[in-house]
Amino acid sequence: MSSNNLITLNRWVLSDTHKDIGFKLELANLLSGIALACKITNNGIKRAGFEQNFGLAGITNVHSEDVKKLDIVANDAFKMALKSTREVFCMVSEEEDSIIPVPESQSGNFVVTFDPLDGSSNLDCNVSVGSIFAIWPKASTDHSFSNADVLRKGREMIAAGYALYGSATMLVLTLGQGVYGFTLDNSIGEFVLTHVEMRIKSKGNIYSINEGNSIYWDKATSEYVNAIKSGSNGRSPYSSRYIGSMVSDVHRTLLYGGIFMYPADSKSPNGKLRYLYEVGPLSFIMEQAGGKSSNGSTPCLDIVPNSIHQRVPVFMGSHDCVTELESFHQQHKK
Ligand code: P6P
Repeated sequence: MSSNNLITLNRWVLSDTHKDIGFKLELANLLSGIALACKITNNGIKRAGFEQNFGLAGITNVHSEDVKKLDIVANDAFKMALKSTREVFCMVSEEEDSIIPVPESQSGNFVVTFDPLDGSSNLDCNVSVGSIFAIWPKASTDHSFSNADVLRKGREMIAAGYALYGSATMLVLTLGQGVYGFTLDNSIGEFVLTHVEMRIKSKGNIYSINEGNSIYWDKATSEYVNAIKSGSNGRSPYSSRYIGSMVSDVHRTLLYGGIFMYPADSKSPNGKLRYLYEVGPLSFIMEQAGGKSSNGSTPCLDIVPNSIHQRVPVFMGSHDCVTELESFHQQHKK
């Protein structure tokens, strides 16, 4: 990309790409905070080997998962960067038990839910990981936040995105008018526009699911996976790709097509992935790119979570693939 049309994240948000988006300045400021948190996280990952920052921090989180040292680096970076924008009313982090308040002197008009470092169990073996975020308008009319500010239907999101710390570091996001990708140019320290109006193919032949859980799957999931593996659904057998890092698996699905699945099963009755800062934001991205995201019967964006760490089943990707999956679930409902 020649320097004469180098479009940075900030310029893109403030440009006339987006029609009738209110609070553009505030959103640009908020997204610059998120971009800063992603740059700090990216730097922490790239330097972990030099700074002995791989491995465990010696504590467990609200999900009883071992916390990695870099989980703390990323979580602290997001909280600091978001508070300093003075645009945030309250936050929800995958790493924190409860809603994170912002001092009234720094309070703003947005709620941000985020997974600061998703897939961190893959860090020590240098597999790509990511950060995920969603931006919502605050609901409260005064400074006292409540669950009503955070337990929101996904369709109330005004923006969502993810950072992928991979062979290149990317920021992929939507403001509700299409999906755009930015690549970190380390020589200038900026996320630069490289992917305009990202769209997912309506069909794909890659399926992504942890087959180690197949003995726990319900009949609908089992029959669907068997159909796409055997070609009995009238199409060529699909290829299997599973990284075990949601941002990586979803990003590949977005670019190449196919379906990513984390179903409910007898071991995880609501699936594993959390709504507010994993399934919700990535569903918004997928729908904005022309894809589909469902819990097997209902669009994920129509779900209202009943707790800040609620887990939901998710099937997302190419529209026709998810529709076919839903037909298997429908057959088993009868
Ligand atoms: P499993 C990572 O821990 C994560 O939350 C997601 O990034 C990923 O999609 C999923 O869990 C992998 O879970 O059970 O297949 O190891």
